[in-house]
Amino acid sequence: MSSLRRSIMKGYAGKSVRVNLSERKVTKEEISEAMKKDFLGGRGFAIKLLWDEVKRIDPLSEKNKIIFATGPLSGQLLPSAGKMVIASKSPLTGGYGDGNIGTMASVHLRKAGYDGVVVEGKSEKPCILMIENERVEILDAVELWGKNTFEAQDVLEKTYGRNSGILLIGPAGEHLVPISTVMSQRGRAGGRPGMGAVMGSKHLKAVIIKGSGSIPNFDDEKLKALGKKGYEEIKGKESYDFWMRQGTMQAFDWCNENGCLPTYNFREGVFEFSKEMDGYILEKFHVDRKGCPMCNMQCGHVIKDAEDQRAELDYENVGMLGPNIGLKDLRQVAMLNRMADEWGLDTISLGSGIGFLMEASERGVISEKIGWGDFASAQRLIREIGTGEGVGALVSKGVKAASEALGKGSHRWAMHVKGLEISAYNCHGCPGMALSFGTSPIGASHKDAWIIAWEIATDRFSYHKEKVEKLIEFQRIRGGFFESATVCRLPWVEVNFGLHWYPEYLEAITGERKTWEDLYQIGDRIYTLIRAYWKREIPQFGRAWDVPPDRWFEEPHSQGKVKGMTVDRKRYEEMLSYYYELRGWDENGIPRKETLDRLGLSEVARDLTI
Ligand code: PTT
Ligand code: SF4
Repeated sequence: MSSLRRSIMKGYAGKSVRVNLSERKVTKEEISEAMKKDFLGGRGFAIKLLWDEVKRIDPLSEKNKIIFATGPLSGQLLPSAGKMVIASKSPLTGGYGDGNIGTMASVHLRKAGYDGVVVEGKSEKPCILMIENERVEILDAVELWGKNTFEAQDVLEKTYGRNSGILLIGPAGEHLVPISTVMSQRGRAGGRPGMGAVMGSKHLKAVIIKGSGSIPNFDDEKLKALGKKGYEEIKGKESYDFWMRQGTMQAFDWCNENGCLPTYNFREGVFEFSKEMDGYILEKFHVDRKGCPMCNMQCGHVIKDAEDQRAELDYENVGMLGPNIGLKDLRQVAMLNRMADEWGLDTISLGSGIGFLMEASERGVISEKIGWGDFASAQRLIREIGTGEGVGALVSKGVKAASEALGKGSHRWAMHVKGLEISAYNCHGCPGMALSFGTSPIGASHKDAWIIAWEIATDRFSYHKEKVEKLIEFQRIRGGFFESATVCRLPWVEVNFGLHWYPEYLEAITGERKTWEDLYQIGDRIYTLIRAYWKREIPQFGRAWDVPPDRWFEEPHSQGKVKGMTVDRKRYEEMLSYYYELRGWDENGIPRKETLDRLGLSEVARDLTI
């Protein structure tokens, strides 16, 4: 009898909630064993669902769906495991979009008995989705519409309790601004490629989650012991103390020294005022430290901004809203950061958009006068971008759309790949990192392969095959495993926490042993399906979409370590071809039929007609 019984993988709630806001209908659905085995969770669940259900639609129409997905590690008492993926068809890029957010909503969702939430349709009026264990309700939120994320968070905490899991959007998402993001806990942001606008298009102001159950793990005692050892190992690491002092801001000086700091819209790689705003200055102004649940590496450094309000700073935010727009006062940068968080705007795309406008002004391509480092104009632009009005409207749809609207050669310095703005690493002298941005599955994000540190420490200026192989290894670990498990990668990246722990965690959670080779295979399946998704949604999609802007190939820096250098276009293309070969994609970057068959994705070939 027992051999006939279906084997159910532990560690998952095994169900998701589906909410149709048009029909005000809630259903609970089983997550199949095949889904868990083949896609693990998080990003894996999200792309499978989008592939199956979200086909060739307008991302801001009610036909789009937004997915909040956890993985087997999410919400567990394990290092930095309070993460969740938010995914959708992106209104910014038109392809697959996601982000990874640290939030109590991840912990509560798992405790409420779900691995994911799918929201579809559109509510007639502004609403919030309330999930409390078995109870799932769509509630009116008219009075919250228009409030910024701090104000709305205050109201929601008062109503539902400080410890609730709250995911919400600001006015930018309400105005369907494609560079808007989802916020949580006054400073966590997730979903760079316009996930905020997708929520806004559904009139969904917030998702509140409260769970009081437990996750059905295979061996709780073992997991607890492993978690304890993990936390201890992290605390004992040599780099732990410095990390706790500066967090991601420790990258600021390093980038400047190596000529990678995005400066004046990625024109330069060093900023003459860098010492006035680096990690040591952050330490001076530091008033608090925040972070995600389950984490003993809390990296949200709070300082008081230029108006004495609290603002949480990360390297990307400072790089893009500081040097990239020529602003040198850290407390003013913090103020722009705080505004971005209130409006629910992605700081990376925002800094890129403002830098683009400043350069357009300098070149006389637009008539408005917006000087580098002009703080007052930057503040005004944020308000305009957040509402899609004035000159800010030009970049509220991203710099790709702005350059298409402006013309006059502005595409050469519109700093994006696939329509997503480049995060804060200037790659004139880093061909491997340029390829990483080129091939990232959501557009130019560093999340999938931050190869730059390895590249600079090894053979920085080379274009050899080993670099491409390393890039794929990073993508498998970061974009494949960490995004689907779903857990923060920073313990591994920043304090060298052992990767060997993760298969052990998975075994204690699910009862099944997986090797890193098995996990790589899952990652490859996810990457190839995302690739197929881009192709299906954008028929003209192909190789040209994997190439960074001309600026990196043609306009060398005038100073710093990589003065005079650019990326060699021919050798970049050779690396890209080798990348496709390793991935089993053709010369145009489209998955080959035999690759789809090998990864168990044979049915995908039919939709791609290959
Ligand atoms: C991430 C991107 C980043 S990456 C930063 S700073 W970074 C920016 N932060 C923003 C912010 O703040 N406010 C705002 N309005 N917009 C912002 N946009 C930018 O968003 C984040 C951390 C960080 S801080 C990083 S590197 C790591 N990213 C992880 C990842 O992607 N996956 C993973 N498994 N673990 C990660 N750990 C780290 O998480 P997106 P968070 Mg983020 C104020 O969401 O869309 O992926 O974009 O989630 O909870 O804020 O943690 O120097
Ligand atoms: Fe969150 Fe930072 Fe901890 Fe990662 S290291 S879980 S981003 S607080």
